[in-house]
Amino acid sequence: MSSSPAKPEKSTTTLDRILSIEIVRVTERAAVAAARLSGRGNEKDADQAAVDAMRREMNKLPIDGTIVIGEGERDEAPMLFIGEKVGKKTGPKVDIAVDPLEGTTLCAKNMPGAIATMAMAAGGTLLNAPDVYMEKIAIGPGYPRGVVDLDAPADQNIRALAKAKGVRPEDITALILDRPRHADLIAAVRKVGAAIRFITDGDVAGIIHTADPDSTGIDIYMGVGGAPEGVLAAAALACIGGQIQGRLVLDTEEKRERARKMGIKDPRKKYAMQDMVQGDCVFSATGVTTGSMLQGVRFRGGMIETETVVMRSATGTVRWIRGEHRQLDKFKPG
Ligand code: VTB
Repeated sequence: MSSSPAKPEKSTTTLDRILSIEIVRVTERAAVAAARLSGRGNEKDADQAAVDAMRREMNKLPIDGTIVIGEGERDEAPMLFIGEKVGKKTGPKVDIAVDPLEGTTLCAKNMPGAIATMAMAAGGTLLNAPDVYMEKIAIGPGYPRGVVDLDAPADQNIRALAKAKGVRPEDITALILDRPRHADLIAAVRKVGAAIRFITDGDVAGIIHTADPDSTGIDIYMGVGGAPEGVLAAAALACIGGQIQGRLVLDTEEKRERARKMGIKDPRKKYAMQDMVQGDCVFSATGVTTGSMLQGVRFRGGMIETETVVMRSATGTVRWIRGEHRQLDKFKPG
């Protein structure tokens, strides 16, 4: 039998395979830095520690990276601001979305579910969004496209989802951020008979929960959260399947202007997943405090333990990586 020579892999594929391991280090470092300050009641310091660690580690990567979702806009966020260039600048152009500490309050209060997270994709393919609110709706894989819609009333979405799942609306559970702004949404979901699980923070993980309703018990995410978290969640769903739609809440001229500066022409645009993540991406999240998705950082004697989930949209591979770190000096702050 003659065997033809193996086709060389496209360099972008090879690269994102390598980067999908490299970014694990980045979220690990950020998670450990934040975890050292968990339970101290100081959100700012924990966030800053995560930002510093993430930036330091990211600058070791062989990429020519641009932060497109970051800690804020240039003037108010000195590090990992939107537009900041990161990496060794030797490799390919990539867009990067970061939330070095998603759930700063959860971390400060040592409550479940704080994570360090980021996503990476080819340059020019991730939505460049200001740090404003986003209306979002998300469901997991296996449903016909468009079964739920951001512009449909909540009860209609729940009914449509129940029908597609082959269950009653009463069997659907929605995940919603516990905020006064959601009073009407909550009333509508309750009226149709569906259950609600509330979260106080952390809707990136919340949205990822919709991808596996059998184990998480969550069928749908609804409501208004942060736009950065929306893009990060879209990157995760691009890897594992599902649907998400989002619309920026640009309710003042000042916000519309900020968005315009980032190239957003239509302030009312409804973004589908493919608009937020326009090509292949990699996504990584490391637990800071133990939550329903990830184990938090554990400091023990001579070791630091981490748990990370890393995903690649090109293949849909999801890896759960337990890290045991013994070179503790590498994790020292500063
Ligand atoms: C959500 C949540 C985040 O912000 O996006 C939320 O996922 C939205 O903002 O963890 P409000 O807190 O103002 O409602 C967080 O809670 C914090 O970034």
